[in-house]
Amino acid sequence: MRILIASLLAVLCSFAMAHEFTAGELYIDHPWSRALPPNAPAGAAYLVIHNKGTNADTLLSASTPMADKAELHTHVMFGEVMKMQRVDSVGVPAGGEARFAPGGNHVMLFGLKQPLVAGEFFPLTLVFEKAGAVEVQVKVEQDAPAPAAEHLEH
Ligand SMILES: [Cu+2]
Repeated sequence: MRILIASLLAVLCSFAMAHEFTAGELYIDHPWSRALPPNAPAGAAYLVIHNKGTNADTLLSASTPMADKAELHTHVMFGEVMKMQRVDSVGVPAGGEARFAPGGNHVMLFGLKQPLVAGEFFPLTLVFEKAGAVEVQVKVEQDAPAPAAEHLEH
């Protein structure tokens, strides 16, 4: 039932200005992805998860019909080189936030099934340990920084 309600909210919100989604005490702000050339093999989604509750939650996984596979990634330093690394989960502290942004955490999308075209939306389901599953709509944006080179090398 929780999944159904979250999905309905997502549909309603995708037509609203705010572009924010809720799952219990979690508020998911402005999910977005960069527009990419049609042959790009992989992309990434970014968003900010605010936790307005008094209990920490954890993002466990993500999935989307837009890609063969979605993984939670972060960037870490290997010596002097910044590299992406898969993580099993991302914590969302009570009263805090988990930020997914270029150069840091991101939801990696492998095997894109459709081009990421600016102005379009695609669904992304986030699964939290406590809040359960919530589907958000990711907005594809053109006016973002150029894609990081490492994203094109997958
Ligand atoms: Cu990545």
